[in-house]
Amino acid sequence: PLRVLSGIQPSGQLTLGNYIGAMKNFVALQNEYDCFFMIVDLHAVTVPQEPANLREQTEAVAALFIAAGIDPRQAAVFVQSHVPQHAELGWLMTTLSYMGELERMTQFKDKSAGKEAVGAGLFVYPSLMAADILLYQANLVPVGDDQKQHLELTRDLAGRFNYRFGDTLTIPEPYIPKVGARIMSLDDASKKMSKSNPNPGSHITLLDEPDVIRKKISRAKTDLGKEVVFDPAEKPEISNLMTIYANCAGISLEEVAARYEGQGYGAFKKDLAEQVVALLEPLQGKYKEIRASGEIHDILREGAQKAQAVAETTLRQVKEAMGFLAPR
Ligand code: AQP
Repeated sequence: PLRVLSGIQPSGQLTLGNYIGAMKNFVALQNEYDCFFMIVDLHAVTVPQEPANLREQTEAVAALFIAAGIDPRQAAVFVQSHVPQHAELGWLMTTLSYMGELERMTQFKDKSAGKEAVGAGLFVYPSLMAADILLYQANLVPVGDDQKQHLELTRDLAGRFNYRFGDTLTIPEPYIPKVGARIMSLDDASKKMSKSNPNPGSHITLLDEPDVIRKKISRAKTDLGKEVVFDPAEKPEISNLMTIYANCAGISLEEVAARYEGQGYGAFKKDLAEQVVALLEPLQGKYKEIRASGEIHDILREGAQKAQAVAETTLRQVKEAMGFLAPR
């Protein structure tokens, strides 16, 4: 089967955006492909992290993967830093990357804009991401819009490597899910919903209590007027809430619009909150069980072993092709 790789940063509590845009697809892919899903802690530290938070969030993200329905017997679930080959191939990919191409990355431009001190890690992030993917000779990488440019760079680096040192690395393709959705902030639909947004009202986390969810949705920004119609240009805020509704309820945007024809924002928002609660409550129940059982550590150990077996082979081939003297 084709191999799929993807990751999520433990840079905060996962949001409904991460679930709809990434995790839900992971669950769908695991039956069909040979999947590797990781918690990318080495990426998270490209911006400052509080050590205790990083540790807790890493474990929380891992437990959420399982609670969301990823079966560790089917997919390898692991922590990036448990597989040291990532850092090593990351360095080798950095040496193949050009300053100019890294400077062009829009995520770097966004995350460094207006900052006085910009960490070098933020700059070479795409080279490490390339290593993450190439280590597993992944064929498909499920990515959101925001990550397409990084995947393009990964393809360039793999091609460059193969040209210079001989065919070694698989050139990955982006996997665009059929119902891909970009979920925007609840306080500003021009920005994507982000776990690191300091305003808690901007995002719903997967672990928010039902009452917190209800409050956040009732306070979510809406547009002028009162009709529930999907029109991202004229009604970006309501369109975003409709997208969330459609994804949680598993229905189309047309059905959402039909359901609320003639009703105002108030009734719509009230039901939306219940849809989100209904989606997250069972997930939260499973999450608590998994955390309490401590089984996550076994899952991560086994996942890392499975990942390392593949990563080691690729790294050996890469180093041999580049001319590193093998220890004897
Ligand atoms: N708002 C979103 N809508 C849909 N998909 C989203 N993803 C993130 N935000 C949305 C998808 O989630 C996956 C994990 O992303 P990540 O943790 O590697 O980092 P990110 O994309 O930068 O996500 P955040 O939440 O915005 O994190 P921070 O705030 O730390 O930067 C990816 O597949 C992404 O497409």
